[in-house]
Amino acid sequence: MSAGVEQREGIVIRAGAGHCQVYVAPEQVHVAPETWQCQVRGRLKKGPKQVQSLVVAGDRVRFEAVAGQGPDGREGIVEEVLPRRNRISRMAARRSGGRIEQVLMANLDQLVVVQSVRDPEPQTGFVDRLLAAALRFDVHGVVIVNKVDLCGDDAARRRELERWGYYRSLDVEVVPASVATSEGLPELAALLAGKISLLLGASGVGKSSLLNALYPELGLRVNSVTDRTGLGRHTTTHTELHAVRGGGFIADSPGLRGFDPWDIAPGGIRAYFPDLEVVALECRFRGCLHRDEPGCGVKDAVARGRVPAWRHEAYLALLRDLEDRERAAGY
Ligand SMILES: Nc1nc2c(ncn2[C@@H]2O[C@H](COP(=O)(O)OP(=O)(O)O)[C@@H](O)[C@H]2O)c(=O)[nH]1
Ligand SMILES: [Mg+2]
Ligand SMILES: [Zn+2]
Repeated sequence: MSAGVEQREGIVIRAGAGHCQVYVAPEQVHVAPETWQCQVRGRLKKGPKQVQSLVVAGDRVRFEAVAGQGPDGREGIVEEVLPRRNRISRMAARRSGGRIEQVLMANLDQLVVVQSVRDPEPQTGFVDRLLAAALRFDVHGVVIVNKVDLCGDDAARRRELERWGYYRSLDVEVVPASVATSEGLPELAALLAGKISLLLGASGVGKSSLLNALYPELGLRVNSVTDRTGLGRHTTTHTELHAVRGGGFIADSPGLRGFDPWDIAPGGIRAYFPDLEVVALECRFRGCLHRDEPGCGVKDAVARGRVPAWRHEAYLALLRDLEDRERAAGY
């Protein structure tokens, strides 16, 4: 740092390879916040971190202003990425080879997992593995069950909500919602107020629609059904943070297909399924993976209806995927 150059601090709202957009909160009310376009200082790229996770949405950074070319001249160079309080990370795409961490976002207050009751149909185990990752990274989890207007009759709705309500036993808030009827929107607004949240979920579950309903000024692009099935769809490709009324930040994310949590060994998944851990006290073997082992307390609990079979299946699917990853990485 050269003497006399003023350093500013802000929060990264959008990041690409080697550059980012930084939001600087005003020091006084009635003053508009500023957005700065920043390059990342070359020497920061030499560290052990992969370039794609060097600076991510949610990071707090220090930067220096440089003489800008842009219309408002707000350009800078990031000198320092401040230590992350937490993060949500997964393993990068398999084709990238080896094991590479992909940080989706840093410094969050909560991970909001969005699922729809149908259209698209819930993917077995998807919410479960995201909640396992939230536990792993010390991030509070929330589940939104969207499109409850599509449930059908009251009996179907009750069944549906009872299934999703299971997550409440894991200290996770579950909010049934519908953009079509506005159900659950006040609860969601209250959960998001003043917090830094990341919305994750498959494409088409209604993430952008929910945010638009709460904060119309965001004007997020909503996928039409044809967009989703056709080629050439235009969806967000990066996690992008939006500063919203009430002081919080919300990140809408591109639709997630798969999610293999970063830094959980297959044998360690158990710890992030706390409901299975409780009944695992009955397992005959200490290191039981609740698969084919005799005397397994988890399988027993499933057979007696104490734990839903889908939770066990979600655990097994994650175990399988993480073992495949290890094998592919040559461990
Ligand atoms: N019936 C119904 N449709 C919804 C609801 N929320 C979103 N949609 C529709 O679902 C589609 C995908 O929504 P979008 O917000 O783009 O999903 P995203 O990919 O998760 O951001 C759009 O056609 C929305 O109009 C809802 O609560 N009920
Ligand atoms: Mg969207
Ligand atoms: Zn077991």
